[in-house]
Amino acid sequence: MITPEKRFSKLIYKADNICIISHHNPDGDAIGSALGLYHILKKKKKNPVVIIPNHLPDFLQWMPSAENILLYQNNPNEVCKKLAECNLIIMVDFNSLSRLGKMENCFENVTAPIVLIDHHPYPDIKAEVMFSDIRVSSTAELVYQVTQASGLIKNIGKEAAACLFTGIMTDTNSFTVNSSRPITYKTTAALLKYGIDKDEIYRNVFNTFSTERMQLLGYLLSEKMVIIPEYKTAFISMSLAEAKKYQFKTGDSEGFVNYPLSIKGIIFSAFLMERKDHIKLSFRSRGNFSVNKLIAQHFSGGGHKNAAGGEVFNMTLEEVSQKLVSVLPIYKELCD
Ligand SMILES: [Mn+2]
Repeated sequence: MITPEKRFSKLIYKADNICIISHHNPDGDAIGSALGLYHILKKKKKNPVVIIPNHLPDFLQWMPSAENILLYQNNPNEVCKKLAECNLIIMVDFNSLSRLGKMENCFENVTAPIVLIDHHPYPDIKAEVMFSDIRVSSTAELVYQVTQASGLIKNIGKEAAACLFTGIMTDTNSFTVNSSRPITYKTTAALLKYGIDKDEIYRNVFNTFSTERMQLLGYLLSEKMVIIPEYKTAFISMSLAEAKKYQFKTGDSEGFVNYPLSIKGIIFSAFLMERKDHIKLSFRSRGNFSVNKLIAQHFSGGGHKNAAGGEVFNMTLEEVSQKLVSVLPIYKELCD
């Protein structure tokens, strides 16, 4: 029997033009995994290109070769052409084509084989080869392990290591969540051997906020955080007007949802953000409280057990807040 790793290395061997794609509103793991693979394939003398649907957040722009990433929102025709003409497509850090937004339309003309590397539950992408494991901390960790098992490890260099480290660091919130398996540290240790400066990477990602973002966070925590001790819940909502007052930029709300979880006794935290035509939701939890289920059952969205997100259309910020509060009693037993 040929293993998926063998089939993966065969597909790489045969392909020259390789598209690496990741999801809408990419995070550190999406970009870290994609650029990590990009550097590995470059070293293997392939012709890879990283494609994402939209905006690369500021805190990831320092990453090596970030300037070469192709954005669908800026070049929809060029992206569709590249996807139709390439010999191999590698998808990282998402489980459904719907996470690509409008870029999904390009797939009508795709004939190249697809490889999926991801750690979200229930992947629904038709892939020739699939590496899907919800136990790994991050897709970046899985990319390293797949690279190792596929005989590509000698193509990892310092740049790939920095990208993959960033994916692991951001998806584990600096090794505080999803990071209890020894293999995560073995992988991280292996990446550190390439001479990357992990402290500099941390500063590049986490210490780059504007004064206004800090003030917005202070305002939201002091004026907008609602605590519901009965359900061990805390949530914050932010209107468009509030965002505007603090000169909000994409990426500024990164991490906001995590703050309430550092309050003693809180196991469920939500951040609700008003956007032009929808409300964006981010949910986080501790332990058995499955935010993935809550968001899928009552709002539109999905993700992991302890971290999920979604978007709600046709409801106001106030209505979404009220609905959230109204469904909490259903989850009462999880709070005991
Ligand atoms: Mn991820």
